[in-house]
Order: sequence, then structure tokens, then C-alpha cells
Amino acid sequence: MSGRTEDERFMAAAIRLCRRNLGLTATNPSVACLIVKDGVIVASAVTAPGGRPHAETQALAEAGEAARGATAYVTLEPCSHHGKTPPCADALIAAGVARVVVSVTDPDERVAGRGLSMLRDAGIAVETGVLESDGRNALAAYLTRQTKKRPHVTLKLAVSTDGMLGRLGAGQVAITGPASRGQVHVLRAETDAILIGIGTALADDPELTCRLPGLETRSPVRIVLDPRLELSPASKLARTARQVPVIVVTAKDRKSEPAFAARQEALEALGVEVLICDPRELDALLAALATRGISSLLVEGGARAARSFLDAGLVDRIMLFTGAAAIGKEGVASPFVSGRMPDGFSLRHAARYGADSLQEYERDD
Ligand code: AOF
Ligand code: ZN
Repeated sequence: MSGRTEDERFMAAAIRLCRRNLGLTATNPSVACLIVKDGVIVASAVTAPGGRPHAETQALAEAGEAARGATAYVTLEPCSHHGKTPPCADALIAAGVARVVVSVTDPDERVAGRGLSMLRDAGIAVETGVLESDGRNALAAYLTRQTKKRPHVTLKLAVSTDGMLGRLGAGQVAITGPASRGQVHVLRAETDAILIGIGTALADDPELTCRLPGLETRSPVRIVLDPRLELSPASKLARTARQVPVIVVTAKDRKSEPAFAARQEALEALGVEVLICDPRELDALLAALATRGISSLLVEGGARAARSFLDAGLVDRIMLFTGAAAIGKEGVASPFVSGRMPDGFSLRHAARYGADSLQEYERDD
């Protein structure tokens, strides 16, 4: 891209690289580090699956002696704390790096600016805030969990040309084409958990896994809001719970019913986790999910689940896919349609996938 400084071009590359391990590093963020010497990338790394080792230590090991006098580009402020690994700031200092360029400072209270101070105190030139908006976007899950103590929530909607999400009683209706569906599977791969309402689970019998070739192992945890515990043990979700975890969220007061206990047992025998938490209390549910290390949540349907997350003010990003087909009679209306900006959100990105379009909106605050 012309007009970008050298720092911005290397940071853009680092931000692209860190996206590779999104969804694999919970509860750590996926961070990338490039070591650049005389305008050439001599080493690069991204936080390892599981969250460790951190990006910087891997990149420095790869660079070896070449790190001396080099510039390190890091998407997140290097850590300053002795956690499960020694501080990355110390590793950068020991390697003799001359300059460190950072996109986003780390809100983790053990770091919070200390990483940058350690580097400066050691005489290293430090630059921060480079491509910060893109960096924050790539780190959104981690930043939201750190600052709001809940997962970052993406609402994905697939809307027909006439503004419908589906047709009442018709099960799954194809609204978007294969290219959009591929994108949705990439989103699933990058996300820790995916959530639907019981209405969608009963109508569509979806699997909610990532089925892109090569990414099959990256399916998110699947969550169903199911106040009356209606998910069938014969559903695809229940039958595949041993391969990819399924959590059914159900209301407390049902425990007193004998039929409830039997249904709970049948689901648990298949490996489904039954979480007692009132599905109408989304704040409490999201806090519970964050405590389990879930930093990102994809809400995939249906209209009611979408509405309740929006009404609770718990949507951070909207991915609006608009297909080329119309639904017509008996359609279920979407809360949003193409071309009309949702209140409190701004357009961040737009793209075309085959005959479909995507609008990505980001919450304003
Ligand atoms: C970095 N580079 O690649 C990542 C960082 O439990 P620990 O020791 O792994 O520390 C977790 C914290 O480390 C996490 O909350 C965040 O502050 C930072 N993550 N830092 O320098 C990395 N993934
Ligand atoms: Zn670190």
C-alpha cells in the first residue's frame, strides 16, 4: 500500500500474521513478532497454540545473532511479568534489539505500560500505537475479555435480498453462496465459541463445526440457549459432543421437574455439558464463559438470539452477509438489512463473496 511508512508496512504484516493463530491461544492473545534488520525480515513468529511460548521469544530464537541492532515489530506490548514464561521485554533487551515498534499496549494489569518502560529504561527506542486500530481489531477478543470481563461478541447474519433471515418452518434455507459460507467457516475457526438459540437448533439441526479442508480441528465450542432443555439427544450437536464440546444453557427452576432430570441425563450421557444459568441473563452467562477462558463468541442465529444480544447491548461486531436470493412469503425479518447502518455501529469493512456482499460493522464505543 502506497503512503504507508516502513513501520506501518511491517506492522501490517505482523497483524496479518497474528490472525493465523486466532482461536488457538486462549486465554492468551495471538500476538505476532517480526525481527527486521536493514529492511529485511530475519525472523517472525506468532504466539504458539495454547498460548506459549510467546511470539517474541520464538522470533528472537529464530533470529539468533541477527537480532542485535535490529527492530522488533510486535502487535501487543511485550510482557514485563514473570508468568509461566520469563518477560519478553527482558528477552528483547538481552538480545540487543535497538528498536521496538508496538501496535497496542497490553491492558493486563501485570503489564500495562511496564513492558514499554523496561525497554526504554534499557536504552531501546520504543514506538507505540502503530496501526493501532487494525491491531485492536485483531486483538479484539483478548482486549474485550481483559477490559469487560466478557467475551467479544460477533453477531453473524445471512439476509436475503428482501431482508429475511429464513422462512418460518422451512428448516435451513440457502441464503448465501459457497464463498460466503467459506468465510463463515473461517470465522468459526478464529472463534472460541459459537452460540445459537434452541429455535434454530430444532429447526435446522446444525452442526456448527468448521468444515474447511485443513481447518477441521479448529471448530469452536458449541453453545445452545435452551431454557426448557429441548435439545434432542438425536440432534447432530448432541451426537457429535464427544468430538467438539457442546454446552446447553438452561434455566435454573427446571431442575425441580422429573422430566428435566431425565433429559439432562440423556444429554450428559452423550458428553453434552448442561450449564444451569438463566439464558435470559446474558450478562451472567457471558461472565461465566469468560471465566472459562472463552474470549470470543460468534452468535449465529436465529432472530431471537440476535435480538436478545442486541437488546442487552452485548454485540461488538456485526457481520452482515446479503445473498442474491429472495425469501418472499413467511419470511423471518432480519433486524438489519444491507445499506442501512445499525444504530451505534460504524462500517469497518465491506467485501463481495461471489454473488453475495458482506458488511462488517463495529460498535462505536
Ligand atoms: C507477549 N507476547 O506472544 C503474548 C503475550 O501466562 P503467561 O505467562 O503466558 O502470560 C499471559 C499474558 O502474556 C497475557 O495476559 C498477555 O498479557 C501476555 N501475552 N505477551 O509479550 C505474546 N501472547
Ligand atoms: Zn511475553
